[in-house]
Amino acid sequence: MNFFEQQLTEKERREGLALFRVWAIHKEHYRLMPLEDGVEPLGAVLKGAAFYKNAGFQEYPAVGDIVAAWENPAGESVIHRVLERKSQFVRLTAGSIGAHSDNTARQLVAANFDTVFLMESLNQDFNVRKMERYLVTARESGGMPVVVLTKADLCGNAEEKVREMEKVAAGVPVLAVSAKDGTGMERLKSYVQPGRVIAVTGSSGIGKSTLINTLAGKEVMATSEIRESDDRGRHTTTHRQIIRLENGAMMIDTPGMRQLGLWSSGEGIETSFEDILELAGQCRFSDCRHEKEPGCAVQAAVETGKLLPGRLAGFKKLEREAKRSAAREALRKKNRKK
Ligand SMILES: Nc1nc2c(ncn2[C@@H]2O[C@H](COP(=O)(O)OP(=O)(O)OP(=O)(O)O)[C@@H](O)[C@H]2O)c(=O)[nH]1
Ligand SMILES: [Mg+2]
Ligand SMILES: [Zn+2]
Repeated sequence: MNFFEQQLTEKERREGLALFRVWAIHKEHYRLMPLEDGVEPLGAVLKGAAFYKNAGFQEYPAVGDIVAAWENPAGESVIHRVLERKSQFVRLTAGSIGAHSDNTARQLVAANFDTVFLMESLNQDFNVRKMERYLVTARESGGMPVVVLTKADLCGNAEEKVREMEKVAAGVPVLAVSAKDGTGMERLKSYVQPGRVIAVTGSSGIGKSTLINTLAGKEVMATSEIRESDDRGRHTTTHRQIIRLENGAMMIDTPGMRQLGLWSSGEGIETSFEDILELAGQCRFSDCRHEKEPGCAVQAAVETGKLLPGRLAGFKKLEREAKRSAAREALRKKNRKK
């Protein structure tokens, strides 16, 4: 029995529950694919008594979640329970997203993926600071991050940008690809193996859906031109869903995120900024804030050019955000136990 099968209890089996993968979500309607030999997804809703009101806290399912559900041959099937996840990409959202007060700030972008593509385009909006933020989140996700830089055909110095990104990616593979001229697609395909689940994340208009269409060899997702005026996407993909490729790999397409609010335990910061933390270990004061303290090894590295000031500023910002979100997470866990 695999990780998920062993989570289904005897009682649940007797009640006729089976395992399904959440294939797509449209508001409160779900599409579920049978975990075994699924061909067509079926429509489902949440079991009210298990998810709403005083039923005890259960987080709503995300795309990719494995759920225990009862298949209704005559109508909508019913989701009883979300199984423990293998991986999850979590972000902090500005607005409220659910009925649960302690669920308001936390949003699950995707679950149970093996690999997560962190995508950015190589044209104007290329930004290593933004990628650092995705990397922190991805390193804590439980999946394997791969940085995918799109639209290589529009960029005269893609190799240089790859090098620049590799510096902040610290060991995470960085690929430059183009859906237009095929650059890098062979290497990218090595991550898209049968049975694997790959989540695709990044801002609107960078070519997430286009990449999935290219891998699928046909137009399975709608795509659209970015605005001429500011190079931004138009939020063409509006909900999260899985697309199964011919080889059996599953791609989770997601709508572009305007901002990736950090939801972090701090662990991802440690792995993403080892360079700075190593320097910090050499500061004279153990509580050094790396500002104007005497004997600060971090500031010394900035002065000699060994550490870029932008990277230090990005680190400080993410560290502050991680502290705030860790406090939120502690509160969430506490409320959940009640
Ligand atoms: N030149 C070039 N254009 C690309 C490439 N990939 C995508 N595009 C174009 O970029 C635009 C946006 O692509 P989409 O795939 O819709 O972007 P998305 O990331 O799915 O955007 P959202 O669904 O809004 O999050 C389209 O006009 C694509 O044709 C590429 O490799 N090269
Ligand atoms: Mg899209
Ligand atoms: Zn210091």
